[in-house]
Amino acid sequence: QLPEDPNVYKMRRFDSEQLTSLEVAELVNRPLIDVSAIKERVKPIIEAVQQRGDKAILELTEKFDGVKTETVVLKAPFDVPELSPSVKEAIDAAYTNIKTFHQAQMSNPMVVETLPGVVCSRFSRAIERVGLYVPGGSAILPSSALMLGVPAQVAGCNQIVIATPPNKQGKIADEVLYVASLVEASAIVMAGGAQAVAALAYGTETVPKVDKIFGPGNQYVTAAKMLVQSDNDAMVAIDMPAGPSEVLVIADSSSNAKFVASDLLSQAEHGTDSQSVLLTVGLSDQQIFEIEEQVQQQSLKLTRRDIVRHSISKSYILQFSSMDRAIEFSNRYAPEHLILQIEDPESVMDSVVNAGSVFMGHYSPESCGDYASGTNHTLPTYGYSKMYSGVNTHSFLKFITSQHLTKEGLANLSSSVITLAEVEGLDAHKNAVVVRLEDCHN
Ligand code: HSO
Ligand code: ZN
Repeated sequence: QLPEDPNVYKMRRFDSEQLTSLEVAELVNRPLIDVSAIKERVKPIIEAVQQRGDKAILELTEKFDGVKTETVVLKAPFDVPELSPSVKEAIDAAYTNIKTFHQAQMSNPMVVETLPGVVCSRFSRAIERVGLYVPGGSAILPSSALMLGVPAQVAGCNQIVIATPPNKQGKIADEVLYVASLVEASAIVMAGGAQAVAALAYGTETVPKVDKIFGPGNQYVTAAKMLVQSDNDAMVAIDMPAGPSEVLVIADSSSNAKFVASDLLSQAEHGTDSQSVLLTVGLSDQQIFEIEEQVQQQSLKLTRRDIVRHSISKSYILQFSSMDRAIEFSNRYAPEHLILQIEDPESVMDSVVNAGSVFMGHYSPESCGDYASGTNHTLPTYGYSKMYSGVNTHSFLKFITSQHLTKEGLANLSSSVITLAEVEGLDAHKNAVVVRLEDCHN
């Protein structure tokens, strides 16, 4: 599929009106991931950490990350080296915006009197111990530490544990250390992959066990999260299933070819399995050609062009003549990121049903949401935006309900409860009401 000429960066192109429904369905489908094979490879890693704790982590870090370290955990306060002023300012600005947006998501306790004397409430409590997986690999990602750490801090989690693989020098990136101190993390686990997930799920001699694990990662990390989530011994929740990152751009004739191409490429540079989809609405061949030209020209200048060449060749342009049809396709695809480079994005928002996060208009590139505008970049991929939300402040909270009935309230509710208890044949349930009513009458 990859063009032979290494300097060719080309997306496939289709006209929706020429495709059969089967062909359209194929475009909606993501590349298949053989989860069970990956789970089999991950299981022994998880078992090793469960059985041999820190020692296993050190061995696995040497094996998979190629670095020998002596300690597994750094404890707060961290030794944060001085960052260059511009980097520090950028992180501080992003931190402030993300914090503002996530603080606004905190909801007030809710108190409702459903019947006179029957008061029902709902209030939130932070999940006490959370583990945040910050991927290493081909790029350092302090932004992921921010996107997970800030809502955890805002929600009020007691113990924030970050896990991230050490670099070749056996160190944690300065920027990640800085973010860890900003969000008041209590520990950093210097490990990546399935071993890091296992450490967070079960705890080791030095790694504190957590109640919920968050964060993106490769297939091994995802498989490990799924495995520990279904293990009663771990008693741990996860944020969401994760797949390769993706963007779907909708462009109409008001769009700018340069802008469109730049967004497709910022997704494509994430990894060879990233997917960029472009839906054009009412664009002429010439206009589409201009976008293709821009993809080609801009790609050549990218440092990660080798990655881009792979992901772009798997990506596609799909032409539509109506906006409604394009939105319908987008909803079926359920993209992680939806970018509306169209004249009037406001007018289609009501029809957007499935998307992780929406970028509206010509001046809202995904990069802004990836780093600093305030919204979270940990979003459901692989079609999971049909039923999952991206990470948000509520992901770090649980809601407790309560009720307080007065004597009068109990009397008002009694006949419903008694009758339903009779229907279910649960006498003790009925009695719990009856003994109280009798007591009131005496
Ligand atoms: N677009 C990525 C997030 C990211 N981008 C991190 C840059 N750094 C997944 O939503
Ligand atoms: Zn990104």
